[in-house]
Amino acid sequence: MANHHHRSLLPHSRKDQVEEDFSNVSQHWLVRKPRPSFIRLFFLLLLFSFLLLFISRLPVLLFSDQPYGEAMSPFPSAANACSISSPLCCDRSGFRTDFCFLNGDIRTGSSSSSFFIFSNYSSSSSSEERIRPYTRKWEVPVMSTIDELRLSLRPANSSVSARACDVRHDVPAVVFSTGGYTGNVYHEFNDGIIPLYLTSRRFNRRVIFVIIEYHSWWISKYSDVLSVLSDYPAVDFSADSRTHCFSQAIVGLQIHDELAIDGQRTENNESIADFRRLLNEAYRPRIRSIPLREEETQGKLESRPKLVIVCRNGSRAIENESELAASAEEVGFRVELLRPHPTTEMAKIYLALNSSDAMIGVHGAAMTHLLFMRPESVFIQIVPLGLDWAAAEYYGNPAVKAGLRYERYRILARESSLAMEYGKDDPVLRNPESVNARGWETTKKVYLDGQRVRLDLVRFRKRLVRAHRFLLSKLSKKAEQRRNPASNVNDGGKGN
Ligand SMILES: *[C@@H]1O[C@H](CO)[C@@H](O)[C@H](O)[C@H]1NC(C)=O
Ligand SMILES: *[C@@H]1O[C@H](CO)[C@@H](O)[C@H](O)[C@H]1NC(C)=O
Ligand SMILES: *[C@@H]1O[C@H](CO)[C@@H](O)[C@H](O)[C@H]1NC(C)=O
Ligand SMILES: *[C@@H]1O[C@H](CO)[C@@H](O)[C@H](O)[C@H]1NC(C)=O
Ligand SMILES: *[C@@H]1O[C@H](CO)[C@@H](O)[C@H](O)[C@H]1NC(C)=O
Ligand SMILES: CC(=O)N[C@H]1CO[C@H](CO)[C@@H](O)[C@@H]1O
Repeated sequence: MANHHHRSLLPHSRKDQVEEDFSNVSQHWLVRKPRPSFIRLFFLLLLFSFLLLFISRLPVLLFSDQPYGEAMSPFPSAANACSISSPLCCDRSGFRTDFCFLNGDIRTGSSSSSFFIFSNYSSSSSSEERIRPYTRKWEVPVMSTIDELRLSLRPANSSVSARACDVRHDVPAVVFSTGGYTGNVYHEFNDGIIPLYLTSRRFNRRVIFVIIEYHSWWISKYSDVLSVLSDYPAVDFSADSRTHCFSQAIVGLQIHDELAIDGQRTENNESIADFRRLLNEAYRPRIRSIPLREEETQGKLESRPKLVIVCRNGSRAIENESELAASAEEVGFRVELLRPHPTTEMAKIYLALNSSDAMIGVHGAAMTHLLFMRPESVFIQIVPLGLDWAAAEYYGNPAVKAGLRYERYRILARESSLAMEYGKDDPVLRNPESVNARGWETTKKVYLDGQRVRLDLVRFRKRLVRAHRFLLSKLSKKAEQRRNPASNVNDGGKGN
């Protein structure tokens, strides 16, 4: 979301959007300077390629806490012209992603970043396609860090002279990248895990993931989820020089919207709730093996609703989080502080949130864990100054789609650490929109990286009380239903 201030100018035509996207953080000075001299251009390119190298190599992003990419509204994908059985066919109609179907005698050639398809094809088929299998097609700079794959269609009779298969698979391949913004949990779910689910669940685990920009830490971080999507070990495409042979492959992933699934674009009208069921299945075995701490065992027996406060250090931390926790206890919550590290095991975060009734946190990538909350739970996102748009786009709207009771808490200027740094009439406090209009770098520096929150607990407490009341009435309705299943006509089939 490198350019999220642009969104306040929406709606844009698609062309405008693409042009704006070129003027992205790392590139805007490249594009806007009119005709730089050759030497300057050379230096800029050198710097730029260095930057790309840097981005593609480093797990720096691992420690980031904010979506990096730009967002955009989903453009409805044109009717898919590819037949699932065509030897090589790419759907490039989507704004967020391209993907290709391969059928026939498929062989990998990792040294040339190739997939060869030997097939009796009609001359109308294109004989070579190129694709970067990553779901941020509209963001040129990040896409250029993704390896480009060549998909070459060859006549079937030429396969005799091709490299023989070293490994023959009788299940299809799904090919994608774990590069780009992988390392930021928002992007890991939005650009990776949800699209992987959308693309591969149809194979019912009988599928092999072939990965470019492969990271073994990613494989271990998501091993629980991967194990319910595929029964086979993943292939590290670039490091594996063997010729793998398949009879079917999909290169690239499908994607719908920010942290969301659009039922109309799935075969069975699926929703994010189905994805959540998959997470539940994925984490159950691991969670069963985690010994419950004493307070958690007690928690199961108690009637107070559980609140998880997702904490941050540094920028966007809640300075008085211990007072917040005390206030929430007083209102009647059982409070757990969750401070996710990049290395915190996902199953433990799932355990904490799946067993909670409410979550509070300041806008940031950790809010992605709203996906772990049970439907009808409460999610209060604390929105620091200047971040209204990002908060709604990345987490507010997805939370509503996930069936959570979402509330945003926009802090007042006096609840921001910026109030101590700027005069009370400064535009930074009075008019964040005008500051955001200066560009993403400014937004990032001032509002994302330079701001902490000190909640006015008199003001915030009202939200806590309201959430608590809502949850109690929900819990008592549930208890009532359990006592007297007949009282709810809609629940007839499930009562037991
Ligand atoms: C291509 O066609 C020939 C002759 O019709 C057939 O023998 C061969 O199996 C076909 N190959 C493939 C890969 O379909
Ligand atoms: C393969 O078949 C095509 C036509 O179908 C023919 O032009 C070509 O010579 C054949 N190549 C070989 C190696 O047999
Ligand atoms: C699809 O599912 C949604 C709820 O997830 C429901 O409201 C809608 O009616 C369903 N549509 C169809 C065509 O089944
Ligand atoms: C998540 O919570 C639900 C409802 O309390 C429970 O049935 C389910 O087993 C939990 N999932 C895991 C993985 O523990
Ligand atoms: C945050 O700060 C606490 C206390 O200063 C420290 O123990 C913890 O390791 C820090 N966590 C992160 C993620 O930096
Ligand atoms: C207004 C308020 O409650 N401020 C407190 C927030 O938390 C910090 C540290 O936890 C305290 O020092 C403040 O007094």
